[in-house]
Formats: sequence, C-alpha cells, structure tokens
Amino acid sequence: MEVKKVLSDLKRRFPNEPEYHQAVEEVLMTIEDEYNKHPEFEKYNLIERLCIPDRVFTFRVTWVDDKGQVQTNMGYRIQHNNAIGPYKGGIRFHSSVNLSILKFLAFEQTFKNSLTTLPMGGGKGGSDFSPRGKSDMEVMRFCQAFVTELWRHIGPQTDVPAGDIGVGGREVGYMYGMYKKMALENTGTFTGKGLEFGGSLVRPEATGYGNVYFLLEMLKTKGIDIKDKVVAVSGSGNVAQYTVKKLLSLGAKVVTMSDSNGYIYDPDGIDEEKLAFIFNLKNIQRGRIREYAEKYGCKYVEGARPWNEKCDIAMPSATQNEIDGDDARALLANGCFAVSEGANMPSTPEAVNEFLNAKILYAPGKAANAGGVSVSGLEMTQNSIKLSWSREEVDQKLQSIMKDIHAQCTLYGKQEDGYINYVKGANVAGFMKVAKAMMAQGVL
Ligand code: NDP
Ligand code: 2IT
Repeated sequence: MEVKKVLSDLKRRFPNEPEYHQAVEEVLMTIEDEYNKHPEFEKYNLIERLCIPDRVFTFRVTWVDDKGQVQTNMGYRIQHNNAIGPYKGGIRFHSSVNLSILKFLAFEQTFKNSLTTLPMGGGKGGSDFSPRGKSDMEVMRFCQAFVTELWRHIGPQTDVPAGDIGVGGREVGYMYGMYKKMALENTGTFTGKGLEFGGSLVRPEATGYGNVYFLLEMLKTKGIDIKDKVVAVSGSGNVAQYTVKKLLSLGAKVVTMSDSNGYIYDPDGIDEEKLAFIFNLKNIQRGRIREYAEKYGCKYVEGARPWNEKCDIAMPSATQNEIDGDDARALLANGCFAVSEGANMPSTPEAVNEFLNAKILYAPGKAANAGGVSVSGLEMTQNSIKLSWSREEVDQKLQSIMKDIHAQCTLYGKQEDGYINYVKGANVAGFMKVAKAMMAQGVL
C-alpha cells in the first residue's frame, strides 16, 4: 500500500469530505508497516474495501413544528463494515451533521468496535436536525419521522443504532418506539434504551466511566495516582458528565467544563453538589454552561475552549477537532502529561503530533471512549438472552474490557524506548482483527 496514492484516490472520488479524509489518513499512516507485512492483504485490495463504506443511506425527513410549519432535514445511515458483527454505532443530531462527519465516525467506529472484543461491525447515522430549543413534542415528531425512513435498514442482526451528540435516552426512546411499531418486533434494535424496556444498567455512564478506567490504566504504567490531579474536561453532555462523576469519586479535581458557547473555569473544583447542578441544567432544564458560572461565581469564557487553563490531565469530551495545534502546545506548556479522549477525533492531526512528540500519555478516542459502545454490546447480549445483569456485573465487564483494550494498544504500540504509542497500538490492533475477518470471508 502506498498511503499517498490511496489518499489521493479517495479525495478524488469523495471530494469535500475533510473529516473523512482526516480519519482515514490517521489510520493508514499508522497501519502502513503492519499492512505491508501481509502481501495477501494487498492482493485482496483490503484497504479500499475497508475505507469505503459498504453502503450509505440518505433520506429526507419531513416533520411539523409546534407552529404548524412543515420542516425538512436530511437523514443518513452509514453501514461501514460488518466483517465481525452487525453494523453498530450511534446516531448524531446536530446542525453540523453531513456525510463527511458521519463517514469519519463510521470509519472510526469500525476499529473501535473491533477493539472492544465484542462481535460488532461499524456504522453511524444522524441528521442535521438540532434538538436545541425544540419542544419535547417536536423532538418526538422528528424522531418518529426519522425512523419511518430508517427502520427498513436496521434490525437486531443487521444494524443496531444508539445515541451520540444530541441523542440521549429521550431520543432513543422515541426512535425505538416508532421502530417497534414499523418493524413489528421487539428484540432491542437500539441500545441506550430505558431500563424499563430492555436498556442496560451503566449504559448512560459507560463512555465517561470507561474513559476514566482507560486513563487509570495509562497512569498505572507510570505509577501515577489520580488523586488530587487537576483535570480539564470539555463538553457538558453525557460523556463529560459521567467522566466528571467518576473522576470526583476517585479524588481528582475537575476545573473546567464547556458547551458550544464557551467554558467555565472553577479553580475550587467541581464538587458533587455542583455536578448535580450540571446534570439538572443540561439534562432537564436544557440550559447553558454559562449559568454554572453565574450560580457559583466563577470564570466563564465565551466563545473559547478550556485548553489554556493549567491542568495535569485533559479529557476532551465535546466534539471533533476541538484541540488544535496551539491548544496542544498550550496544554503541554502548562504541564499537562495525559490526554484521554472521550470525544471522537477531538484532536487535529497537528495536536496529535504534538502529544506524540512530547511523549505524554495520549489515548485516542477509538480506544479511550470505547466503553460506551462496549456496554451497548452488553445491552445487545442481555436483550438476546432476555435477562438483565446487575450494575456491578456490567461495571465489572466494562472495566475488564477497558483493560483489555489497553493491553491490545500496548501490544502493538510499545516502542523500543518503552513509550506506548496508543494511536498506533489502537489502529493496528483494531485493523488486524477486521482484516483477518475480511480475508476469511472472501472478496465481498
Ligand atoms: P451530548 O450531546 O450529550 O453532549 C455534547 C456536548 O458537547 C455538549 O456539551 C455540547 O454543547 C458540546 N458540543 C457539541 N458540539 C459542539 C461543537 N461543535 N463545539 C463545541 N461544543 C460542542 O453528546 P455526548 O456527550 O454523547 O458526545 C460527546 C462526544 O463523545 C462526541 O464526540 C461523541 O461522538 C463522543 N462519544 C459519545 C458516546 C456516547 O455513548 N454518547 C460514545 C463514544 C463517543 P451544546 O450543549 O452547546 O450543544
Ligand atoms: O461513538 C460511539 O461509540 C457512540 N456514540 C456509541 C455507539 C453505540 O453504539 O453505543
């Protein structure tokens, strides 16, 4: 494989998809050596078959708002690769959603799911619909309209969606309800469902908790204790909230959180009571992070990201490309020694290079945030056997999966000088399993 050529072909065939190109380039650069050790891969043109999604569905979603006006949005589902199991991955509702973003997410998901040790392929879907400022009824009508198109492409053994940005328990509930009505089956073709109808304990917590479990594994390699470490978290949604919750229980000090308007800096640290305020603010009131600063009298910076604040550890948990080269240099200059990604591809290629060159502990999203989809996999298992496991049992399984992912990254990412390149480790480990499964199943 010649990475340059593969990439230029991809850019020619799929122009104007920068996030997709970025995700593919990062993976190809790191798997090139391993790939070229296997001439049989090249013979079967594995690389193109792995980069280009199996299929992409695009559809119009029409719904009626509270004023009686007819609205249209775009809907998408990318079925990227099902070599190791049914397509699996979240649904994103955000005004920025387009094909490029969903293709990057579905591509990443394929490697992430491979790392989880569970039998799941990769997929992603979404819409440029924004739930922000919409009433419950509007969100419900939109979800129902979205699923009247999506339902025929998904199923418990083919493609199992879940949540992502803008899609939480409320949206999954509405989508699953409509799916069930259309498909006349009730075996759990969505994960992140409510506990009353097939959801798994610990699924809401799983991405954030999993990221902290992964961070603990990284810190262990250096003999560093998490207690009293200062952590900068971005975002204030599902992933950020449970990241902070787990960090607090371990005695770390979290000083920042953010949303798309700005960030708060609380030098005293966010405690349990302040975190409860954020859960209520974001999940019930659906308010802005600025209101935290107003309530607790701390600093709020409009239109900025938290990476200039001094911290030991950074856990980006909002969105893609939220740490650029300058942010990475600011973090390093302030003494940050670990970055563990809750979001998908939050660091630009320049930022990733800064972290790797500085040889800090740096975990890419596809390893560090795999806890969410892992517990989704466990939800699928519980649905299949028609049982539900206890909180302890699911949490135990999540912890052991995160340890296993860390071990896989170490296996393929440890360099001669002992530094663990988790980017390379995660990409090669994720790739090898999918590649072997594809080879065994013939040219498809
Ligand atoms: P939520 O919608 O619950 O929260 C998203 C948070 O990020 C909000 O605080 C939101 O602010 C902020 N945000 C969203 N878009 C932007 C943007 N363009 N610029 C700045 N801030 C932004 O989503 P999740 O917590 O579920 O997802 C966060 C990240 O984690 C995403 O990258 C997602 O792909 C990833 N992820 C999620 C998993 C899950 O299980 N949910 C699993 C693995 C990864 P605002 O309120 O202003 O919109
Ligand atoms: O990016 C992700 O891994 C998710 N949004 C969760 C996917 C899932 O199927 O649980």
